[in-house]
Amino acid sequence: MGRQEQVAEKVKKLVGKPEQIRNMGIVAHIDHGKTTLSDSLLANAGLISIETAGKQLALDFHEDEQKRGITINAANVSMVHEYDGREYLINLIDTPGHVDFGGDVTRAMRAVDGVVVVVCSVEGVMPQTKTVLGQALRERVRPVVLINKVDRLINELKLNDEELQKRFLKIIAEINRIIQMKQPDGIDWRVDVNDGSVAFGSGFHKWAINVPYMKKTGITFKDIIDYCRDERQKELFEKAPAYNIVLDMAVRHLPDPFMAQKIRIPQIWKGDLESEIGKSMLKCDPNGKLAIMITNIQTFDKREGEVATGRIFSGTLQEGQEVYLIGAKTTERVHNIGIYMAASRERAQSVPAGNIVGITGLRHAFAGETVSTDDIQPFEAIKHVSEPVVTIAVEAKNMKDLPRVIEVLRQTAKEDPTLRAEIDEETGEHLLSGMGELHLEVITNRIREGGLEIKTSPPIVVYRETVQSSFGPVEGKSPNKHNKFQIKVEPLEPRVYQAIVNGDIKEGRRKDRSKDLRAQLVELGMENEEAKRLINIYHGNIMVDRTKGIQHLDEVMELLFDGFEQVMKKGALAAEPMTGVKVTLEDATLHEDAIHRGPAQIYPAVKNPIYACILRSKPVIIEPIQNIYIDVPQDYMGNVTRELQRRRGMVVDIQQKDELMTIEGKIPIGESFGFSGDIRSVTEGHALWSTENAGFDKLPSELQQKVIMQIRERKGMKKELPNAEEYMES
Ligand SMILES: Nc1nc2c(ncn2[C@@H]2O[C@H](COP(=O)(O)OP(=O)(O)OP(=O)(O)O)[C@@H](O)[C@H]2O)c(=O)[nH]1
Ligand SMILES: [Mg+2]
Repeated sequence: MGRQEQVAEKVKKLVGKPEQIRNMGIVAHIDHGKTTLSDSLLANAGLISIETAGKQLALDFHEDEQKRGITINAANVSMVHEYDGREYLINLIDTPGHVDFGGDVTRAMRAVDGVVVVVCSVEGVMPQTKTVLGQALRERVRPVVLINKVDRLINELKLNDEELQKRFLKIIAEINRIIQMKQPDGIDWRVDVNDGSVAFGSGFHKWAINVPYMKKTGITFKDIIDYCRDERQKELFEKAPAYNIVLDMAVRHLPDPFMAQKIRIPQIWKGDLESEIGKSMLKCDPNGKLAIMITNIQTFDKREGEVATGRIFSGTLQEGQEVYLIGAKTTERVHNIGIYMAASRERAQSVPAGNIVGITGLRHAFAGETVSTDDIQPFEAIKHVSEPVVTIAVEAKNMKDLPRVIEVLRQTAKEDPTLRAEIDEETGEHLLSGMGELHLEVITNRIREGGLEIKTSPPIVVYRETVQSSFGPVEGKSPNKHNKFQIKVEPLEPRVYQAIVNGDIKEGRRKDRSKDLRAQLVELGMENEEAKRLINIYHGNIMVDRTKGIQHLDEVMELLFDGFEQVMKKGALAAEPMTGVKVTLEDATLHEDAIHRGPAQIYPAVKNPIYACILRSKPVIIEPIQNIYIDVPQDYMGNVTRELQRRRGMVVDIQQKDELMTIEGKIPIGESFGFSGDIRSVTEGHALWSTENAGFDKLPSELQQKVIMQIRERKGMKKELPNAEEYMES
């Protein structure tokens, strides 16, 4: 029996014992050492050898991950760890740190119940640390902390024991501030050095330690410094191996699925908790009705097809079982159930609630799908933190490959929901939009490596349109003149907009007009009457219905929504998506006879006045912005700031951090293409940098016209901007 099979056999003995299971993710800012640390944990389970651990980066098993030295896809592995004489099943997910692949983190957080937040002690708490910790807490996933790369603090920065401790405390305080702000009500998940929910160590040198362990063994900070300085870290590893400290911490401080689901289910599933399925999920009941959430879709091997990662919240999944996919509304048969072993899986006949598994056979499954045996209430949608902001056109090199290109793009977007594949209706081009330049580069390279020859255009940024003032009401009439709408447009309150973007307020057409959302909107500063009448939230825009008692209005409501959404998808200036807009229906008159108020009548009567109002409300193009953080030796400072300025960037702050300068800046994403190569060359490879998407800013006035015209030309639109009157005449 191979190593993997042995581990899988042990795992299978534990899948039915929820109190001995920990579903955990490893999350961090880019490069803080997640995958390096994961190696140690794999070595502990016997999956790789301890000699190569730390350098092998076994969970970066894709060729491009090894080549680029970054994690691109979340990787799952199941293993067994012994703690206090008892065996525990650890279902682990190593996640990527680069923002372009942040979607993988978001989805992994639905599958796990706890996370180890890795923080590089040299860089400290970084923007992506805060983002991923916030995501975990939103899913009610409990954190513990590993302060990593401590060897560098000692050997490179030469800190003494007091300085070390000070640095640790600062990191812990910052983490606890975020936890306190975002943890579930009535629960205290702050970490504490004294109870061992914080550890410090070196993933690379494979040691780690925490305060209780120091007390038990008598190892002091001074000793740790000596071990590092004298290059005796191997001894330290033998005394305090990272795998033991980190996995013990997970077992002791992270909840088992039984405890976790009690807290998590009310957050991620909005059905009746008193119903049979509700109770069964709260209890993590293996004998209950099946409830699985699909959190990821990946293809490891073409012959095998897609593998869906699923978290089983209730019931027991059986090989060969017929299941119902709620979103896809179809019944499919589970082919294989696999215990994850990174790139491969070991087959299991059946796996009960509380586990994370790989499932084959579900061809219609997508990330976010709910799987059961009946039509149960689905899980809450997984809300990704950012929208795609960069687009490329993809073409087949050979015309005959066109159908394959379409198929590959469809499949890629299915596996990665942060990608969007579309056909431009005007030009017929195949467009692929993603989170950033790197994201699209990685995806298109993978398509090429799959043997398909494609041509791609340089990346272009996806702008948004918004309004800066209000206008209206303007009357819109249907072509038959029998239906009329009075519509007004204005900027959406920034706090409401932000809440939508953050996912605190859910998007969608609202039939129920629920009370809790109303209270939330009022708290954000919206007037009560308006909050009550909010009927649609779409891509950061809202629609409000202020009419009262209009006959037949309910019957055309869906058409009104369609019309509103169509305009929000294509703004008036350059047909880019609109955002931050409030559209209010003030009054309406409708024909009595349904035959005279079909889509052909209603759409223009809704869309024209919205367009007219937008054009009179100081419409502008806004562009996506990134925050950028660059660590660089002082000598290269000037080069870096010049590079930023050349790209319309801005320096926000400069700080000295140890021997490095940390530059914090802002840069429009449209100007960031090729930055990675240029910054490397102007600093001779000495810059460490990371970015964070930071919403949208107004494109400078002097560029508005130029950009609008460029986009219109690209999209084959006529050169002249429309004027409001064209939309007002009837
Ligand atoms: N000195 C030192 N270097 C480390 C340590 N842990 C990781 N590194 C190095 O840091 C770099 C990044 O390590 P990874 O494990 O790939 O980091 P990651 O967090 O998985 O990176 P992404 O997944 O791309 O976000 C590698 O060069 C590692 O060798 C450590 O404890 N000490
Ligand atoms: Mg990694």
